[in-house]
Amino acid sequence: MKRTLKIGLSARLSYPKPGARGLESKTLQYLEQSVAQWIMARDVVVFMVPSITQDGMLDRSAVRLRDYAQHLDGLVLQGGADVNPMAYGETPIRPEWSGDRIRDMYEMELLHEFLESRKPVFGICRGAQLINVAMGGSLYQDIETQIPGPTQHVADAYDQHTHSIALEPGGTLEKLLGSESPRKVISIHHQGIRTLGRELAVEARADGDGMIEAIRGTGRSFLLGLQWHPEFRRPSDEDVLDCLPLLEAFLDAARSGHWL
Ligand SMILES: [Mn+2]
Repeated sequence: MKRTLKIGLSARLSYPKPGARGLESKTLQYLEQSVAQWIMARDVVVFMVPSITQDGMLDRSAVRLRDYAQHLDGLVLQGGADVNPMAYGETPIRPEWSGDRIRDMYEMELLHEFLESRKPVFGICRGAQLINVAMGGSLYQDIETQIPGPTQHVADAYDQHTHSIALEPGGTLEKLLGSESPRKVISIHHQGIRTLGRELAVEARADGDGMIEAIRGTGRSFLLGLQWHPEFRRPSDEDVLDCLPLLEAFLDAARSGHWL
């Protein structure tokens, strides 16, 4: 019988709201349920990995994020806040584009530990951007003002906003998804990959403006980042790309320790 895989999911962070009482006066670490449900479409158990803070009320034990990488079989970096431009050597053009530096540091460490342990990593939206920045790449702080183009990556429709992509001919995604599958994806992001990080290859680009929409690590362990949200696809969305084959490839890599 196949071993049940244990997949770690990075936390989203929400900070105390000024003047709030109760739960909103606290720092929250949480997940958005559709991403957990998407991973659980296969036989895995999902664990959210809380960040380890220095300023918690309890004394820290000796447990580090490295221990999570040892105990878990793979990591999914979920979407959310912007990456702070300081992470790629820029200052925020506008204060509201400062992102979440605390989450950046937490997820960078988590990513580093999983890569060191040669465990597979799957990044979604912000997760793809974080992988790129961790590997030395940069982002557009705001696509709409920095490279206004024909493709909409931001829209009020949020989890129903789609645009088309083109998979790199002969690339890994094309191999896994086939060249005939639908090309619409649910892609909603105001930052985007500008320069590609080290040891990364482009796997997909947006139709229209050519924005990088998927990246893959060229090293030996599984490292994949999608600028879109595979977990927002509903079963009735037949014209939207079904990325379950990518989840299966990720889980296969987690199971076998090998990747392609
Ligand atoms: Mn997009």
